[in-house]
Amino acid sequence: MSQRWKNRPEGSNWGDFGLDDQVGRMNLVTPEARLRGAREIREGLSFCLSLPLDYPGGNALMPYRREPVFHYERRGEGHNYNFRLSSVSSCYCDVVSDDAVTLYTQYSTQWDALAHVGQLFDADGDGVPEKVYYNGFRAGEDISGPDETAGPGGAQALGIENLARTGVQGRGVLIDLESRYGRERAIVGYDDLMSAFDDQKAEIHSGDFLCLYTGFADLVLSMNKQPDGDVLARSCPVLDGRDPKLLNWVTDSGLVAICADNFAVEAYPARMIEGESFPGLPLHNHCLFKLGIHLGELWYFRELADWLRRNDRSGFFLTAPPLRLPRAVGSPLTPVATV
Ligand code: UVW
Repeated sequence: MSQRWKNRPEGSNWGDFGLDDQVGRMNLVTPEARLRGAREIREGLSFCLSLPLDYPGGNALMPYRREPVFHYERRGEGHNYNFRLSSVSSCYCDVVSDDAVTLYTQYSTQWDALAHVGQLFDADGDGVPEKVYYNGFRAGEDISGPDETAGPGGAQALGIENLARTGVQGRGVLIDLESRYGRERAIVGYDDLMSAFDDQKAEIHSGDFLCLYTGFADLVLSMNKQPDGDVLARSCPVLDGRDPKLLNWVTDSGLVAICADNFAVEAYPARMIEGESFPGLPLHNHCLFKLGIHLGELWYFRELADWLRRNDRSGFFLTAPPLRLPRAVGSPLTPVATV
């Protein structure tokens, strides 16, 4: 164990869960927190919280992320697909298929790993800012891209496999912003979010997962894999990452993750402010970089939200492990809600 920093960012919790901690606020998912989540299971119904992973379609939402591409290995004269095992032994009557896929880890329903967003920050106190991530893990050493190392690279620290190892189960709380704002673009700050909590009589406890239903994924689905980037950019609510009251509440609430059905949870780009240097993704900065709070994006909540609304509930049991894929900065997933 070694301290990687002399200065920690203001308002951060670096070191509080241990100098080598790589899961941040997931440390607050205690056995009690999971049991509180499990007590939300009263009907035995479950809901899939993922888009089909080939949505949104195309790359209008983010030019650097592309839809899945399948590959098939060759086997014998053809491919290893509808392959007759009789060519192995003439008595075999089996037919088998295998496939492979190139999957961008953040194309569709996803988790952001803590290695996804860092900041230029003077962590070593030499007066010169360097690229660092949660808990002081360093770009170019702990998290290295192909331009920085000839080795295996990727997120040697803070990769998504750390989140996978925690199991990712607990109490989810769904806040229904869609019923308040419809398809209107709304920048939701602390006061708006608290008013949504009050209307729903919803409560969040330390160790809970905050989920935000905005209707964005429903709109994506309705576009049938031909997403209109301009329409999406001006539709549905997003959090106001520039609202200090909202950021303070995220710190104080004890929530362990924020999972939304929209593109980036927060307004992206966030509105400009005065200053020489500041985060363009302030909620990502506050959550991933300062506090070790994972963000989930492009989740799908429609049926769960309808059911919870009809039953006057907000809480549910959430099961949401990412792929245990070493060194990845994000992961597709298929979360499940049980009520
Ligand atoms: C961005 O880069 C905007 O990231 P995310 O997928 O976390 O929204």
